[in-house]
Amino acid sequence: MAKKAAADNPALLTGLIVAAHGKHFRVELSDQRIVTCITRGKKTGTACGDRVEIAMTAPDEGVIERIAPRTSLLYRSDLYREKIIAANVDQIVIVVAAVPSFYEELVNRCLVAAETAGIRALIVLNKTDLPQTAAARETLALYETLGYPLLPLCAKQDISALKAHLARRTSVLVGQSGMGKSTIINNLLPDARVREGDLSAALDSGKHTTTQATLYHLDRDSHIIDSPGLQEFGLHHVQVEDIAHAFIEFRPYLGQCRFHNCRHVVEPGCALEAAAQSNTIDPRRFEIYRVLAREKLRAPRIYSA
Ligand SMILES: Nc1nc2c(ncn2[C@@H]2O[C@H](COP(=O)(O)OP(=O)(O)OP(=O)(O)O)[C@@H](O)[C@H]2O)c(=O)[nH]1
Ligand SMILES: [Mg+2]
Ligand SMILES: [Zn+2]
Repeated sequence: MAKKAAADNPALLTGLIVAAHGKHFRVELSDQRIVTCITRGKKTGTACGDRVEIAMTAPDEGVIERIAPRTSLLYRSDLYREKIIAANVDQIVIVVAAVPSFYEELVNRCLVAAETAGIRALIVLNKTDLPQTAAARETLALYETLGYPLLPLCAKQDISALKAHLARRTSVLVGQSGMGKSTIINNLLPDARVREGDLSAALDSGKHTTTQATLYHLDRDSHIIDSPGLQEFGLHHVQVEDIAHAFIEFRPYLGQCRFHNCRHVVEPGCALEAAAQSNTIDPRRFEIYRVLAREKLRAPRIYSA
């Protein structure tokens, strides 16, 4: 009832969340006006990319009253909390680089999140100007053989190869700190640099690191969200069966194990283990699956969401 009344309330304005930092949001209205918003009470769970209805409380300020149904939701979680990365995106762009070195496990966690959210994943290997790139490329070849597109890029010099992948999509850039996500944004949108000034915090080192998710428009139909660097990507919200399913090359083997409820960790007669031993599935992926599954089995979800 209350929701219906809000939807019909002419005093409410519809908008798009273009920046999210904790409980503070920037909402872009249909006339391009930007309004600073908070959520009501302690309510969280609003993210960059969300379509919302807001009530104005001052000329440039408002309160978010309602979130429209989402087409997708990308999030991570630790034992206690879920952290939304972005809403309504249809592509996750996993940005890695040889320097600083990237964690292959984190790439896999991002892929699991993409698969479980039903979002396309693109892996960008940035900083191809660095000589260490060849080894990183070798590591990532595995993901290419699985069917994930891999785009080598030198964001500093030429961003054009990425543009085709971003057309008519809403993408979110994710990855560890220092991989070049914001550099990609700055070179896609030279004007964004101006906006970045007030969105990024200069650390003691003098480096700029992104502290909030921000959505930018590339054109009418293409949008991109920059997000803060990830140190970890918890998947506590994903059931262990769904983790196995998210490893796409495992799918033909699921249901083939001796035990119908096999978790593929310690059970005898595991079809996945046999496939990994014979290299039919890559043992590296199977090992990473086991890390994720063990973590999940050790620590069952203890929060309610
Ligand atoms: N050599 C080289 N350096 C690059 C390239 N792209 C980005 N960098 C550098 O990598 C560093 C980090 O870039 P950022 O764009 O701030 O990285 P980020 O992923 O946004 O980092 P966070 O905001 O902390 O998550 C900067 O010093 C960039 O100049 C590239 O193609 N080649
Ligand atoms: Mg950044
Ligand atoms: Zn099994």
